[in-house]
Order: sequence, then C-alpha cells, then structure tokens
Amino acid sequence: MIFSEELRKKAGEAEKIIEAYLPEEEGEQKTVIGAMNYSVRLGGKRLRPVIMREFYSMYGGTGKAVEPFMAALEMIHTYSLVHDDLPVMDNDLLRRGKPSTHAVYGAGMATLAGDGLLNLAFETALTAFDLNEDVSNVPAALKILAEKAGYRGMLGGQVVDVESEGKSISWDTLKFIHEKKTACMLESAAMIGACLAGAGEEELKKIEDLLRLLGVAFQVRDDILDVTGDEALLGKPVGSDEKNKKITYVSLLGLPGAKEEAERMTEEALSLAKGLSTHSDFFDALMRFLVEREN
Ligand code: GRG
Repeated sequence: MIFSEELRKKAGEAEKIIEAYLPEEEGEQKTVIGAMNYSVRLGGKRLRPVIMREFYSMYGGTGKAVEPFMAALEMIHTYSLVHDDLPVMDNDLLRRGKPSTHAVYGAGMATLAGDGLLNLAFETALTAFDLNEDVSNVPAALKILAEKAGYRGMLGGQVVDVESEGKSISWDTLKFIHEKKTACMLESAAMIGACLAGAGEEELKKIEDLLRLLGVAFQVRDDILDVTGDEALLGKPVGSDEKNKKITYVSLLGLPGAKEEAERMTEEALSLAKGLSTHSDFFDALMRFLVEREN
C-alpha cells in the first residue's frame, strides 16, 4: 500500500459523498447557501470522514448509513473553521489557500453560513433513518455527533482557547483546549464509524482514548506548522498563534521539545491501537501521517 495514494483515493471518495449532500443554491436565501457551499468546497484533507469510514469498515460495516454521517461531520468541521476565521475570532483572510468565507461574503453572512452548516449537519445525519437497512445504531451515533461538537466538546475547547488569549495558562488548561477543540472531532469520527458498525461500549471507550491522544498530537503538529510550515502548502499565513498571543506546545517546550512530544504521543497511540479488537494498516499509516503532515 502506498499511503499517500490510498489517502488521496479515500479523500476523493469522501469528497463525492459530501458533495452529494450539499444543497441547491436557490430561493430567497440563496446567498447563505452559496456561502455554505463555498466553505465546504474550499477543500481540505477530509480526514474526519476518511477516519469515520475506515472505522466503519474495520468494525465490519457494509451499509450506507455512514455516508450521511461523513458529510455531517465535515459540515460541522467546516462551520468551526468558518467561525474560527471570523474577525471576532482569529481574523484570518485565507483558508486552504483561498479567501476565507468572511473575506468573500462578509462577516455577517459567514456567521450565518456557519450556523446554516451546523443545522444542515443534523438534517443530513438524520437522513440515515430513511435508508433501507438496519438503523438501530443511528440514535447512538447522533448522540456522539451532537456531544462531541458542543459545549462538552469542540465548542468547549474553543471557549477556553478564546478566554486564554494573551494569558499565561497551565499545562492542564492547554491539554483541555487541545483535547476538546481538536481531539473531540477526531474521536467523533472514529467512534461514529465504529458505533454504526455495531461496536460495543467498551470498544468505543478504547477508540475514544486512542483518538484523544492522536488528536492532541495532531494539534501539536498544527502548533509546529504554525511556526515552521510552508505557507503555500498550508494555504494560510504562519505565525497566527504568536499574533494572537496563544500559548502552545511550541511556546512552552520549544520546537524540538514539541516535536519529541508529538512523536511520543504517536508511539503511545500506535501501542494503544494494538489493544483494539480489529486493525487497519491504512489507519496505522494515518496515525503517523497526522504528526508528520506538512499541511
Ligand atoms: C461558535 C463563534 C463560534 C465559533 C466556534 C468551535 C470553533 C468555532 C472553532 C474550533 C475549531 C478549530 C479551529 C479547531 C482546531 C482544529 C484544527 C487543527 C483544525 C484544522 O483541521 P484540518 O487540518 O483542516 O483537518 P482541513 O483544512 O484539512 O479540513
């Protein structure tokens, strides 16, 4: 298996599935639909839907119920980026190498587009009930989708991140921010995939622990790229953490220390993955990619 080719193929498949759930740009409200579609079509690595589908397959899933959930999770991820780029948050004009949503549509419309995507995500996931297959695991998957994105999850992490700007924060606070803001959406991806395929509570807990660790490592890599990254590859300016006076693993440990920590967490994650009841060579390679990526 050549990992980069396999990832490109799986991301391309995810892209088609997401596209199929995007709304037509029509009606009086078509400007906001345009802004929603623009944001999703900006691209991105599509890691969360790829991880979700991988876990669905790893746990024996063969149906279609995972597809609306893949699209839904990417919609929530996209809403979070649209809002994160707003002038009241990070005020970033570039996302994935293109003008961010508020740079094109204005801050008001970008706020509404983010809200629209969050609602559309749940509308989309709910269409799983319309499928002609066993949907008994869909309610549990919906619960994961809702909780991991909300105040106990990603949103909660963003709250503490915003409140911490310009302040000196403890390791525990930094860990809380990374675990909630970043890891929760990766946990959601893997847990929903496995849950839809019928994995039990105990297994879901192991998956949650594994993805939490990987999610923090992913965010540490993000902090490193914000200092050392290539702007052309990243598709956004570097140095935004310093500009926004954010404490990161890099500011606390220095670059070599942050790199070592990301490596250590990945090794620990690889070892935790051995405790799962199933295995995927692709996911093993993906775990390494998360901390070696250049964008
Ligand atoms: C409610 C106003 C309001 C805002 C909410 C929750 C939130 C905004 C923002 C948090 C989202 C955030 C920026 C998380 C950081 C996680 C992260 C590293 C995202 C980038 O993920 P990639 O690299 O992105 O997978 P691509 O572009 O590849 O999809």
